[in-house]
Amino acid sequence: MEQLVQPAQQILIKNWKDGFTIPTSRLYPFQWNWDSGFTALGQGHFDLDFAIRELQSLFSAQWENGMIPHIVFHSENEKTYFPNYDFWDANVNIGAPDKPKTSGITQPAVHGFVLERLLEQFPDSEKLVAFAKELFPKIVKLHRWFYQYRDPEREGLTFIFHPWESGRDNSPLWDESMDRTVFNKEDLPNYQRRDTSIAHADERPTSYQYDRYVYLLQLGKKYKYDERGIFEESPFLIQDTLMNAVLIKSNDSLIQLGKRFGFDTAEIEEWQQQAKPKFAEKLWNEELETFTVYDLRANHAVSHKEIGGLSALYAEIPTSLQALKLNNYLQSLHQRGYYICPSFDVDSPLFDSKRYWRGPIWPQMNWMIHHGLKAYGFEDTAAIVKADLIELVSKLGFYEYFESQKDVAARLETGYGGGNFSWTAACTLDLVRDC
Ligand code: 9WN
Repeated sequence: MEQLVQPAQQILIKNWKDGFTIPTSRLYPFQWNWDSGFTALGQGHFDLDFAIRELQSLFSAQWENGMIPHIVFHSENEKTYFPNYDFWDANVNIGAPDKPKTSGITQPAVHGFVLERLLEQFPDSEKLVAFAKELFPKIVKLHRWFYQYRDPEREGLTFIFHPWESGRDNSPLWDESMDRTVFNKEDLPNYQRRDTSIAHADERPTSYQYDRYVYLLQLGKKYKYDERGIFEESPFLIQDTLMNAVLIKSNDSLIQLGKRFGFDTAEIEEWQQQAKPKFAEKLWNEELETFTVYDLRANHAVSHKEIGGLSALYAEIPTSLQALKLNNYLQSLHQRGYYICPSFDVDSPLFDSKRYWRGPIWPQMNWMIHHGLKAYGFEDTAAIVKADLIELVSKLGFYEYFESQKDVAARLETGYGGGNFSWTAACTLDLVRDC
């Protein structure tokens, strides 16, 4: 394992663009929201200053309403990514910063738990403590935005209106909503994808899906990225497991940090008292024995087993019986010759072990689930989740995501998607160092 430390650090140093880190060159040449959080965890192990600056530059893009955008376009000259800042045109919203340019949607709110973990690792760093006190209110402002703007019915569960917000872009979870997203092709602006000229097309979302990503982006823009109109009109309106579990986990972290710093945490505790039981009650799917996302537009649960349901472990949402069922599910996949945790139900006809969020293994998900399993005392499964990622990285390199079928992976020489990937390096580094 130790032999992975050096190359992981080198990747993070190479992807560092003097103030922020790109996920990988060419394919993703800007700063991504939740990528940055995981990246900071890795940076902390060799240069805490990098980690602090990483989070500082992400939060320099915070909107006036509190939102942290999913992409921060620190460089306006980089042309290898679509949609670029000009296509998003986020400044139609008066609260979006003029500089740096940003996208108009968000991603999972990992920052609270990232900050707590950094402080656990470096409790004596005065610089980190000072920074944490400065970042704390900004993270609270982000969470307040989620609960004010993304939970109009005040249920305690926030919605997303674009698959990119979930971080799991082309998961089969969204297929029904994508099919519901109908429009005249002539109404869609001309655009040119860049991703498929860099990564293999069969590892990426289809053009059917991209058309709908662009349609939903246009819908956001039409409403100046203001939630009210979007909530009324969007055909894609989901209460997502991963989005809400991550927010709940970060709420917990903020409460712990707030207590340590002597800050008032009453508002956060109020969110948490509503959010945690609501998640447990509304999103648990007894038939599938996992948590499932809820489609607010169709008013029903989306009945698929997938990785977001497992992320509830990290937020310590499941009862011990529910956690046992999730653990048994992972153990059975392990027995059947899969690396764990595949991003989608391997028994579904929609499973595709190669295509992005429809089946492969994603490093940052393994990181969260490893820690979730440990919190419930499932040490054996936690160790497998860690060992599987280490094995994949060792054999196939620091890729964006990986083949989940062991027999297929045995015949491969590389992982999938972008190479020299920041969150893969960072999560590996953190797992290796966390002995
Ligand atoms: C769109 C950067 C991001 C991740 C997402 C992942 C992928 C982008 C894309 O890459 O999404 O945001 O263009 O495919 O799905 O989780 O944050 O690594």
